[in-house]
Amino acid sequence: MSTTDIKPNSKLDSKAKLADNERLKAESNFLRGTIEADLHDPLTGGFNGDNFQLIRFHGMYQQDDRDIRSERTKQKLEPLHNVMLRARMPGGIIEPEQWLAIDQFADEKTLYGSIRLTTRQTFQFHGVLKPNIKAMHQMLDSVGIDSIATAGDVNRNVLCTTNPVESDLHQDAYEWATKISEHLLPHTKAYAEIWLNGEKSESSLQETQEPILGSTYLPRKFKTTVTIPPNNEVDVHANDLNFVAIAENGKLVGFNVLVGGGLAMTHGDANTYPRKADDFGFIPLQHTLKIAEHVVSTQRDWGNRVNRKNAKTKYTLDTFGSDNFKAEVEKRAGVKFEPSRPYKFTHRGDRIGWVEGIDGKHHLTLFIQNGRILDYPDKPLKTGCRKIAEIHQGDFRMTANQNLIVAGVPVEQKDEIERIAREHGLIDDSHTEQRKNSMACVALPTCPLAMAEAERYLPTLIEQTEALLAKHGIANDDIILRVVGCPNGCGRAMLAEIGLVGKGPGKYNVYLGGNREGTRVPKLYLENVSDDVYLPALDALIGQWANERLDNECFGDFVIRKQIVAEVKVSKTDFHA
Ligand code: SRM
Ligand code: SF4
Repeated sequence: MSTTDIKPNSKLDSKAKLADNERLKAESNFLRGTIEADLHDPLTGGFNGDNFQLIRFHGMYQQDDRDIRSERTKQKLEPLHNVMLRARMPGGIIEPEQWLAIDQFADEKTLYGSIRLTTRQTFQFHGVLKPNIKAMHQMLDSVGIDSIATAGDVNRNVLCTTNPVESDLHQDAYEWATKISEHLLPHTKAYAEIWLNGEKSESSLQETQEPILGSTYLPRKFKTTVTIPPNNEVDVHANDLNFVAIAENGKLVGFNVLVGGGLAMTHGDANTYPRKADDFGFIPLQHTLKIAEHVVSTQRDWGNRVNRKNAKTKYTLDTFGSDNFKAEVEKRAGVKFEPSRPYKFTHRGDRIGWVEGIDGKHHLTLFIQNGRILDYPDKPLKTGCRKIAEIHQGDFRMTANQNLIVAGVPVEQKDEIERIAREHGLIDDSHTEQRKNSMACVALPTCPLAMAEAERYLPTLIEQTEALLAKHGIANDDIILRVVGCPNGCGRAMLAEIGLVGKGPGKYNVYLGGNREGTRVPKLYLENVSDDVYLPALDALIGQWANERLDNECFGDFVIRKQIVAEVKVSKTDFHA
């Protein structure tokens, strides 16, 4: 099949009904809907009809606290509707003044009082009630932050390796992440009009065009990264589009482009699967925005707008063929991909503690369990971060592992920052490598899709895993362990050496066989089991690994070599086999 034979959605049944989200985007007047009217509706704390979905394009999700939902139902009250906000923060860089503003808002105007660092290098507020929503956007705008396109069928927050050591390269990569983010943003003025009291006029409505995203935006969410090997902290294989930095003599010369990664699946639906991204080849720097634009435009036109479960780029590649998709991108962009340049990923973890950059500045990576910054009784993490922000002269960098880097500290200020961090529990020397390499998604009580606990369960699971490692005499070793509350996979369990995926309260599917570098999808080992089944199973496997592993063989490679699980090479055929 040549690319000219392919018509948009030609592989789909032409009579099939488009997903309802297509109707609501088309009728939304470029994402305006009736959101503004809803803000003044006193009858509900939530958003009505299509607005429930449309607010996502403005970076918000309607939620309620699931811990108190049934109690409120008994009292004949509607759920305590509120919104979660996710900021747009390409590369995860935030200035101290911005930090102080979000810290104050979290304290004064959110139900939970926390700042939640996410797996995509930004922060979320949980529990913002309707009367505070507009004020929240205006506060963010006053410090130069917005939440445009951090959710919905658009290109989301663009990730970038937080590499404070090789500062020059990082600066270039970060600038590209920002340029890509800006280039792919929606053009509609809806955000400014609704939240920032921007000017509204008939002509501004008529002038609205979405040259890249199109008037009905993308078929599904779209995720992009810029990464600097050998660090794969951003987990390229979770993303639709990746720019892997290629440097010569320390200078960025271009990118290898990887397309079509994604991790979500649906329990019991073999047409859904986590999938690695395909390598399209190398492009010199000057073609970066064109290629980004036309990977997006091809996905916009070829992606499945009938079945949202098969709408992401990963399925478009498998439906049309990766080579055809690539040829179409080349045709649209007028650029030929060159053969990929060599690079290697070696790790994904953050280097917790101090490192010195080539610019002589110092950088302190703080391990934040689950990314949840809150004042805990024994660890006032939030106060500690605020105190650091009050004196810090550099910036903060949020990592894709939910941690926080205090970056650019002059040597004279190192001791003071370390003292504050230690006093507030932000540095804890007792954390094991296992703890630092474990991650969970939010799940209960705020996530409406959670089937099982994740964030609240992770500390216990880490202790249990630490005990197993100690029992087998390898307490200083670690396994990349990730837990998610449902198969959407927000904590990227589908790139872990051990991934637990929520199936029901206390029940998980256990997947094994990802690797340290994040270049292999794991495979189902145990289905729908609780800890009385999976802990003894992990005990046996960790014991076997301790005794029979090769030099430096990680747990994920070991379970594949021993054929405890089969290797997933091609997700479409192997993942469910
Ligand atoms: Fe996610 C939906 C939280 C990263 C795949 N994700 C959700 C929602 C908004 C639930 C909802 O739709 O109502 C969760 C809100 C929970 C809460 O209370 O905060 C949620 N996702 C998160 C975060 C906060 C998890 C975390 O612990 O950090 C991450 C926010 C990232 C950000 O800042 O943008 C987050 N989500 C991810 C990732 C990991 C990544 O991108 O690196 C994935 C898997 C990668 C991928 O996209 O394939 C991911 N989230 C999903 C999906 C499944 C998408 C799909 O392809 O089907 C959903 C559900 C959906 O979109 O229908 C989802
Ligand atoms: Fe919610 Fe599922 Fe994502 Fe966890 S993986 S945050 S439970 S949608």
